[in-house]
Amino acid sequence: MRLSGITPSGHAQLGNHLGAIARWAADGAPEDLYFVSDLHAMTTTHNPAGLRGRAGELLAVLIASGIPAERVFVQSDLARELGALTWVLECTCSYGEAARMIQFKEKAGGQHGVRLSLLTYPVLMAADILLQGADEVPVGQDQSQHVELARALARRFNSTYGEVFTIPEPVLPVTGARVRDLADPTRKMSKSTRDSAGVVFVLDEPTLIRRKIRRAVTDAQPAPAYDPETRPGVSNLLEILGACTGTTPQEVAAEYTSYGALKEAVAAAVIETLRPVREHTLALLSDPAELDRVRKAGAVRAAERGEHRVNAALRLIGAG
Ligand code: AQP
Repeated sequence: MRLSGITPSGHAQLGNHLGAIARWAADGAPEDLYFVSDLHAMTTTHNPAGLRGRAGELLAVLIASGIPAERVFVQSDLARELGALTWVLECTCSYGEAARMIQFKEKAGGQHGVRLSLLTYPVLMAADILLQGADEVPVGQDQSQHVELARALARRFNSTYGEVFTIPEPVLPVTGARVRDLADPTRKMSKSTRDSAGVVFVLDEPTLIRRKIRRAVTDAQPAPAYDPETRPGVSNLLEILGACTGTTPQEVAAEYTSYGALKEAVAAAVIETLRPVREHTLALLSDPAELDRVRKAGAVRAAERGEHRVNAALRLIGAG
């Protein structure tokens, strides 16, 4: 069973959809689990009400994208189980192991008032994985060190106190297109980018999507061509169009001789791709009582899946 998380550090954007969520919905195995990792969005300055709203919205986006509701949950709904297990795992982890995490060094560098949670969140991530008994964790390069930590802690706990945890394997994520920022195609499109001019959000109105794509940075060459190294802007548009229409960027490039026509086609394809997700998400959000019911059911199932592990871990480590 694979476990994948998505952090509500901003609103879901086109890259999340094409690169991850749509692939999860289409190619995920029926037993795979997905969660909105809202606790992970608290390791730096955050706005509580904004975070709560984005977490609910992201849950709705995942379900609206076609992931079965029974495979999805919100991380903070398991705060008690995860809090207890994180403590057990922190008591299994050395300070040096946590401080060695490259992401901590990168993110904490030069910051004042660094939250302790920025240091310990890889242990919470280990708890996410070990609580559910996931045997496969899809991770990119930036998170692979954290999965190694989860493996080390699971092995150490099992050999010191008793067999409780499945040892998770890092696996290549199921990925779609890599989408770049429309205004600055040298960087990837991200939910938390401050300037949203180059970010298409899943819930953006069609007119706004068209405007953002019309203003996308391209280059001064006479016609579109696919060359991600030297022409990142236009290549990004070709990749987006290819991903939305099920073709390759090279095939798409052959069809367009003007940037204007290419941008209109990209805008139309993105609007059509996101339309059903947007409509279904808005429908789910318009019925908060029903969404809450679905959310609670997902949380109960996820808690039940992990309850025996957290209870066994507490007992074996000497608690209670
Ligand atoms: N631009 C992208 N193109 C393709 N895939 C993308 N993903 C993110 N951006 C792109 C994929 O979305 C999934 C969930 O992402 P995450 O929440 O774990 O964090 P992230 O990768 O850091 O996503 P963001 O949107 O860039 O968030 P912030 O702004 O917080 O850094 C992952 O599978 C990711 O690959």
